[in-house]
Order: sequence, then structure tokens, then C-alpha cells
Amino acid sequence: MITKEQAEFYRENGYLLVKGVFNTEEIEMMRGAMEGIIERAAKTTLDHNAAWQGDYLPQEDMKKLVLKGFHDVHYHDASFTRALSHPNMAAILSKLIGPNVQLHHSKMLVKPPENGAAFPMHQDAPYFPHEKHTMMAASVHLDDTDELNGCLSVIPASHKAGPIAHIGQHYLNHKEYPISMGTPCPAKAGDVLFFNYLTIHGSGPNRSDRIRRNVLFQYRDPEDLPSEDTHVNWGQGLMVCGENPIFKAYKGAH
Ligand SMILES: O=C(O)CCC(=O)C(=O)O
Repeated sequence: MITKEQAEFYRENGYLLVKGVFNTEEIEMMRGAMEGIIERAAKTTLDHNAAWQGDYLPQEDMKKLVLKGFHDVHYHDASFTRALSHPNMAAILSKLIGPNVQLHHSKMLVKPPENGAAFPMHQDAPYFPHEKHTMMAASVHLDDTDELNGCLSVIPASHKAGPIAHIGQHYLNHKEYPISMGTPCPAKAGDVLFFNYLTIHGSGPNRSDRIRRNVLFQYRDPEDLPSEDTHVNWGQGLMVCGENPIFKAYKGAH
């Protein structure tokens, strides 16, 4: 699914956009599944707006912004389980991480038209630090994205600098790391942006009349152990490629 050059690009730059990983039918299934999650959540106390707080926008503007975010989407709908372990995904992940690949968690992010909130620049590493830094996100695009509807931006090769101190563990100082500092990664529905959890990334607000829906799967080498006991999720440890050589040692006797 990817060439040696693409894998090399990922190692050098900390990110890689792969075109056409999912077909139209698979994308449609995931869009429907996402709608189902939002509808069901709206009937419970789970419906929440995950828009970033902070000082990157005046408070009045911030209040208008919406970002629908839910974790563990593969426990809500099987289309996400199929997507996270899709043969195309497994083929790519085994080239980027290695023969053994394990799921860490999944989530969905919906930026509605006109008022979809931005994601200030950050690394994912402070949320779930690991020893060997193999962790990477695969952001599956369910819509065409560009700068107008808040596509992802990355700072190429920023993963090489290692972990950087974040404000309250959440994001980087937006004056030092404005979103405009990143390289925008416009994509089509079905494309997947892979990026290491040390790669600085973010996304602008959705100022278009188009929705922007992404599903994000986070993966690691099973031998890359957490250095802090945080962000433990359902389904953590699901094998997506190869085998888990340390299952017994890590999990103990049970
Ligand atoms: O999808 C986006 O716009 C950003 C998502 C992101 O940065 C994250 O979940 O860490």
C-alpha cells in the first residue's frame, strides 16, 4: 500500500498522507455510524462539546465554537472496528511501526460548518507518554478537507525534537506555535494522515459551509510501554498486525 520512499518520508518528517485508503462505501458506513453515535449521545448525558479551552481566542468567540468528540468509537459501531484493522491500514502500519502493531484508542472529531473549533498546535505525547515513541495517529478523513474547513496541519520533522513541555499538558503556547506555522495537509474523503505522537500538529477552525468529520485511531508497537499510567481505554491492546511478544510479561498471569 505504501512505497519504501513513503515510509522513509514518514521517518524523516513524522507524518505521511496516504490517498484512497478507504473506498466510498466504507466512508459512507462510517459517516452513518458517526451520525448514530451523535444521535444516541444526544439522548444521554454523554453529549458534550470538546472544543479546546484556553486563550487562543477571545472568550466570546470561544463560546460559539463546537467540536463533537467521542472516544472509543469502535465500541459504538462495528464499522470502526473494521476500519481500524482494515487490510490497507494493517499494510501501512506494519511499514511505519513494524511487524507488530497494537491499538491504543480511537476517537471521532466533528467540526460543524461555520463554527467548528480549532485545535491549537500540540503533540499527542503528553497525553499518553511511552518509552520508545512508536505511537502514531491515523486520522481517517470522512470528508474532503482544506484550510477553509479546518484541515490538519503538521510541523514537518518536529518529532525529532522529542517531547516539549505543554501548557497544562494540553497544547503549546499559541504565540510561539501558531497554527499558521504548520504545513496544511488538505485531503479527500478516504485519505488517511498518519503522524507520530511527537509531531506537532493542529487544525484551524471550520469557517466553511461544509462539515469536517475525522476518525482518529492511535497505534503503537506492543513492546513500547507507557511511561505513565494515563489514558487507559477500553480495547487498548487489540492487535492489528503481527503478534504481541510480551503479552504474558506485561499482563501478568491472567
Ligand atoms: O482532527 C483535528 O483537527 C485535530 C485532532 C488532534 O489534533 C488530536 O486529536 O490530537
